[in-house]
Amino acid sequence: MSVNPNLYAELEWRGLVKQVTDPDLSKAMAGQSLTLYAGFDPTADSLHVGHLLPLMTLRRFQQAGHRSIAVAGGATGQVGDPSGKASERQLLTREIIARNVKGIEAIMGRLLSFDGANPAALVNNAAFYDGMSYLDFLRDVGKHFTVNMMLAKESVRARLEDRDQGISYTEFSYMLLQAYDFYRLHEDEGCRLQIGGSDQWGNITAGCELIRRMAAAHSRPAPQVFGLTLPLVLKSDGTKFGKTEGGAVWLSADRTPPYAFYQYFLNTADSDVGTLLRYFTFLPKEEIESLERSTKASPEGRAGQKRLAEEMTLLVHGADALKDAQAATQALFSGGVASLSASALMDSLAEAPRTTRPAAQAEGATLVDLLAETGLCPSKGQARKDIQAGGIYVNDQRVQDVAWKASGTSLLHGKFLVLRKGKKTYHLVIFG
Ligand code: 485
Repeated sequence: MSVNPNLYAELEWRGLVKQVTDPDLSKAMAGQSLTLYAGFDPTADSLHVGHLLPLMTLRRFQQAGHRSIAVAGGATGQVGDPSGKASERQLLTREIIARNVKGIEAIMGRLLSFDGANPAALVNNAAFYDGMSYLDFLRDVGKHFTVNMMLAKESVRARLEDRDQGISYTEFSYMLLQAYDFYRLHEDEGCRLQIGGSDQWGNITAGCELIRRMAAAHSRPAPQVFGLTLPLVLKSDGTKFGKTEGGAVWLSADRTPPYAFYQYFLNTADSDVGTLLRYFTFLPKEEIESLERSTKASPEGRAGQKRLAEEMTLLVHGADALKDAQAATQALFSGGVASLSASALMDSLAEAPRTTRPAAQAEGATLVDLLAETGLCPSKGQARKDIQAGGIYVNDQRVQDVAWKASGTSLLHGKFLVLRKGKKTYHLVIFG
């Protein structure tokens, strides 16, 4: 398979290059297929959008003819990376780690292709420690690191300065494990580049260093290996990318339903949409620039946001989930919650507050009481005023009768009432 010589320039255009260990990387990538890797620790049973940039960058390399390896941290996950963490991590049990590895591998499988002409590879770094003793590790790996150099790493320094937190010997050793991974992948697979988020710089450079020192120890010429870090995704309003009030935006459908995932990207600010299209889509430059122009000229059309949400939902959840998410969006937008299936309704209101009531209370429940009890209106008096003013909707139908009561026929799927105040404030009442 021939290599796309323009990949490095494209990564730069997309804003994906934060730091490189060696400016020769662009040359090394242009002429030949390079083997590269990124590692992911199994801290949860799913990955989240924060992992998407490195994953998709692996995919970009794969598509350009390079060989991408995704490492699942079955070993490193047992220790815990202190990088970017203000306090010591809680150790996970081995059972949980094993379960989490399965979960993250499934997601990697969706984003990278493991078959075809240029398959990606999946490696669990637990395999690197089979048959290795603690003494072997100290003698063969630890000997190449000075504590002086380890103390100078940002991840360690930050924790040394904080006397209340400190850092355990376990987490202090983490960089050696990640460095050893790069060394092993270099030996076994000819891997010459490691990529990761910018918090990974210290671990990545430790790996490059170990590879050189191991070569020197065996009187071999120093191999040319590289590290590249990707930027932290920042939003222009200063809030954290990938976080909602309900927590992180995950890549597995059972943690973040495709509808909520789609909505998250659909709600991107105009000032961020260009950046996210460059980072997260495979759309060509011309198309992204044209979407950026549309956003400037007619922001109300939300062309960039729609395309972004569409591309990302398709990539992460597939075509059927995208279709459902679009249908649910359309229904909510045009006032048609009544047309949604029960599960699409629950998904589309996943972010809305909800109240559960015994089924027996449905018949005769008054709208005024419901509005006050769910907190949609601050009092019954205000609820009456809001109803009369025409600002209250039940199942997307405006209700202006202050005496409105629920009955069997007003419930969707026999149990839901969708209350709405104004354009966007929803509350889901579930009877039963
Ligand atoms: O050989 C390796 C073994 C493990 C790792 C990397 C190489 C994982 C790494 N130490 C880590 O903690 N990564 C984070 C994770 O797993 O959640 C995040 C980084 C982020 C980005 C993302 O992984 O914080 O910058 O690299 C892929």
